[in-house]
Amino acid sequence: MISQRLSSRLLLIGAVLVIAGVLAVTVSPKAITSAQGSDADWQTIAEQRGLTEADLRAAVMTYTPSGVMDEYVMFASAGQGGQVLAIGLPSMRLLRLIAVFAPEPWQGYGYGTGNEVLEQGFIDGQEILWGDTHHPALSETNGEYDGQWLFIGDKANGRVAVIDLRDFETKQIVHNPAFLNDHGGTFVTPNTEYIVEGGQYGLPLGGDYAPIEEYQNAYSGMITFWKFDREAGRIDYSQSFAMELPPYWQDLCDAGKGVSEGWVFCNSFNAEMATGGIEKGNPPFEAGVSRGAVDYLHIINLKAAEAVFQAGGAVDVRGFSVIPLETVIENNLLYLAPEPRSPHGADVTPRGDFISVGGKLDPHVSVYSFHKIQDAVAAGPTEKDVFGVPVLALESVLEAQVELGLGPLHTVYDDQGYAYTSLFLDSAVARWSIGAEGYRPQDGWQLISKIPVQYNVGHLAAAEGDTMSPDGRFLVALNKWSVDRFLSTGPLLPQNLQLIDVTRPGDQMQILYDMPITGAEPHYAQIIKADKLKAWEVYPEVGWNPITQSVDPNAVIQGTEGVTRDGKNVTVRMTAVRSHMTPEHIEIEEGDHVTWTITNVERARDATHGFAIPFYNINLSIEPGETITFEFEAKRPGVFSFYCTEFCSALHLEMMGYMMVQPK
Ligand code: CUK
Ligand code: CUA
Repeated sequence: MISQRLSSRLLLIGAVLVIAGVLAVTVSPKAITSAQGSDADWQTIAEQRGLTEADLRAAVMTYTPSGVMDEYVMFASAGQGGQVLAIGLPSMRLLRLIAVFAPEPWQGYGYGTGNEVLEQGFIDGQEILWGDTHHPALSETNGEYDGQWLFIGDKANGRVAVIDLRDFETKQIVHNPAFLNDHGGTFVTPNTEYIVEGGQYGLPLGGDYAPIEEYQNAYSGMITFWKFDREAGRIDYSQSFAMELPPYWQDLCDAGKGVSEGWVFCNSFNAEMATGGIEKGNPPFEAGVSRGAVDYLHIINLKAAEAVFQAGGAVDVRGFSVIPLETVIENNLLYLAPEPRSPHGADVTPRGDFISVGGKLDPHVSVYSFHKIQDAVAAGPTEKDVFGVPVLALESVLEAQVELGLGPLHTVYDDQGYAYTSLFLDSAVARWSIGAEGYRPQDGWQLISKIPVQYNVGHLAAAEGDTMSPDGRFLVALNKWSVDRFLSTGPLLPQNLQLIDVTRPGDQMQILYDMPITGAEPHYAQIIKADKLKAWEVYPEVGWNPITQSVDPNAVIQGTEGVTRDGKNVTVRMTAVRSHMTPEHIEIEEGDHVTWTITNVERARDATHGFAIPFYNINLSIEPGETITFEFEAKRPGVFSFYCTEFCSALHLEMMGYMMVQPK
């Protein structure tokens, strides 16, 4: 009962800190004057610009001369923009935007290419043309990033996308029809057998209707295990399954590795099963959800769940295989362990032996030992939650609690035995030592140092950070607010990604670079060694279809271009090469159904042609070797000048033609 009072006080303190934090960061902008005098040497310029020694160190740590490649590529989510960003490190140069859940004109995605991929993501026939991307996951082999695939979830609609890193394009979108949101995804198992997609807000199964008053009995939580078929480069829907969970709000998940391979861990934050409704006199969500003293770490035996699924233990929910909660409990697929109230993040250490959970409203990070979890499971848990799920006693599974500061969220790891936790309310990153064998037993479990970041940091990303052998060296703080860091762009400001040098031990972390992200909020990112990526320079053969990753039987060969008619169906077969499209005159009639294929027959690197038809909403990017087919109804008569949208050559402006639609 003491904890009840303490809880409300902590909440109050939390609220005050949130407000204070916001006020404290309003500092007047400072500008650096540019260097005077064209013949000044670098020391003089540095002096004139007022750069300190630390500034110069940061500059030489990050400056990457023209033509020199970055060492790492960071794949960052772009939040509610529904995209992924590829960013080079340490230069923090933006390399590529990857369209995933939302149409994107530069890539032609949704404007003639990629339409079928976007359509896979429609739910019950409803067009959904955006997504809220949170956690990208690189494919792994033996617990190391292998540079082949990237996965990302859409929190809003509960979908997962597959991106092929040979061409950095989205190939597939899947949706578990048993649930309508997600959050704890995507994360992969150490050999990418499964892509894990944890749910978030409790819902009736199948997204059906049930009164909120029946929350405890009629609502569920969910975790989906998408089976990845590497050969096909696709998620295998029929071999994928989900597990029904109690309607606690499962939050962040991570896959076990090393000693914990075959297990999955998710923190959660509504063990209270609060249902909100402040307008009906109920506690509002943010109070109701934080009322109790503890939430639950979910410890899931994926190997055993897979066996239950394969033995027919799942039921069909809207065409998807779901293991019901009773079966989950009967087969001991799920254990719970108490977590300090309203935690955030569940991050498995490189060897898979510990799981760090951030306190959010508690200044500690709590570290759970997988060995202790195994012992507690073997000993047989004595407690159960209201659904009958076994609860492991906190003392029996907790290895350490390290006090870090205010608002600990997410933790990443380096190669020196340090862990780094983002402190949302402190706007800082805490470095702490993992006091266990194989990490830093000499230091014990303790806070080493903190570095301020600007501002309100969410996730951190570490170089090769989610592998079994992180690189250390660089850390990126993905901050929610930038406030005074950049020139003002009006009331909507960019987020700020800050590159942090973690090469030096102890308290010598340094901010090296601020990168404004325009687009949307990058929740999480993964950083891979650039030499692991083996992206194609051009498509392997002329006539390539990037969806099937093979030569399209419909590809247009030079010399065979033309327009043919079969009743109202018109087929256009076209090639594109610097600096013309063949044919140049397309004569059709109002009411025709047009199927149009274009092959870019170029073999030169970067010789991409665009293709746009006014009015008809067609806008393509046809990369060297690529074949694209699109269709439309010629409903408006007139003359339409189609043209190449990429300035591909000196005669690019001439790379055009006329589509003439005769009225009926
Ligand atoms: S969440 Cu955004 S800061 Cu979706 Cu991983 Cu924690
Ligand atoms: Cu092709 Cu411009």
